[in-house]
Amino acid sequence: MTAKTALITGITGQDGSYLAELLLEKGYRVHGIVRRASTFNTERIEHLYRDPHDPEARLFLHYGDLTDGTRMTGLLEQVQPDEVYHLAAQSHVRVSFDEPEFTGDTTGLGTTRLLEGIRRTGLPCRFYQASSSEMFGAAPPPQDEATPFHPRSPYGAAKVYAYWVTRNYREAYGIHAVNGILFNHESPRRGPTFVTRKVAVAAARIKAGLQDVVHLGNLDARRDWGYAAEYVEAMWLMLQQDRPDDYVIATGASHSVREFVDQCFAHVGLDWRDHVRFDERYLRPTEVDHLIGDASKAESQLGWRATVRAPELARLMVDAELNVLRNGLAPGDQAAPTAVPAPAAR
Ligand code: NAP
Ligand code: F7E
Repeated sequence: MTAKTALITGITGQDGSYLAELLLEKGYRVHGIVRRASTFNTERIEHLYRDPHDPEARLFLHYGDLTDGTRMTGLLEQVQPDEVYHLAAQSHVRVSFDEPEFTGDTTGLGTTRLLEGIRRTGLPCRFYQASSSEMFGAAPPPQDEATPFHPRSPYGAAKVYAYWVTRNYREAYGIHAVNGILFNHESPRRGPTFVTRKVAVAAARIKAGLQDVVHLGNLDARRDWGYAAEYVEAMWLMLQQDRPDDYVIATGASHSVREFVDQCFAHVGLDWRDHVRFDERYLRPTEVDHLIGDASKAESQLGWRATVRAPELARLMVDAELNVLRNGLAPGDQAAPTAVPAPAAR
């Protein structure tokens, strides 16, 4: 059987790096789209990269930006993927209040540009849209596939648009397009301005005597936090189904930001109250108060279930940061933290 070819947008991000690893392990040829930047933005996938002249190379990178529809269509034509995983987005909720138009252009319209490229080229590929629990926003928990959306940010609103355009292209043109509605998922590769990573880094650095305090915003918000390495497996499973559908992916448990902070600091023997200071700059004009995902559909139809919960996640993220401080490891080196076996090994 010929190996499948996947195209990943957002391959340099947290999820893109774990997904690339998973697909390479499964024997795929993986093509990734990378934004041109004046600095290197490929740190999370460096451990996967081989010189393209190497006959064994199966990971290929291409420059491209979601705002450039012609380029997206050109890459679809060139790569001829069997599966497209659309993960690229302006993904920071707080930043989306500062840059609402850019967020709509990338996080919202970026999806349309890719789907329109698939429609115009007539490629028989499958399409994964990275939808988000932020679409539920103010809807009371628990949230599942039937919960009405009530987004609370330009990011959430852009994701609702992208969700519906994905469903529309499925219904209108028969494209095998799915929405994975993923609740928060974290890892040592999480961007450093998201709260879990920010706190894990701070706890490790404070323990090491490199800083004394960390400034945070709303500690009362509750999130359903899972482990990113497990969540990318759900993305793959969704695209292996005969019929395209939409699935919530979550752990089914929620914790407050305060509880997560406490778990991180307690893991290094510190009392968070001695080191956390409030800064209103981290508040959002509208907050999402409480998310708990009901992933029973994914469990019954995909056979997928989260195994890593927030307390274990807090420990493994802090351990990874301590490791970085001790050994100078790069994000890619933390692919399979010793505390948690990689999903493929389970
Ligand atoms: P992330 O770490 O922020 O990665 C985002 C990726 O998108 C990066 O590779 C980034 O490139 C790329 N990107 C941003 N703007 C782009 C543009 N204009 N053109 C091309 N590429 C662009 O996000 P993540 O946590 O991996 O999340 C992956 C996807 O799932 C996102 O769509 C996110 O909104 C969604 N999602 C995430 C979560 C979560 O909890 N992590 C939950 C639900 C949904 P650079 O590396 O150059 O910045
Ligand atoms: O905030 C509170 C903040 O930025 C979590 C993205 O991946 O998940 C992510 O969005 C909570 C919020 O993630 C700070 O107010 C307090 O209530 O880590 P976050 P998010 O907004 O939930 C969803 C599912 C996505 O789809 C998004 O792409 O923590 N919080 N103090 C803080 N948050 C941050 N970032 N920084 C603080 O200092």
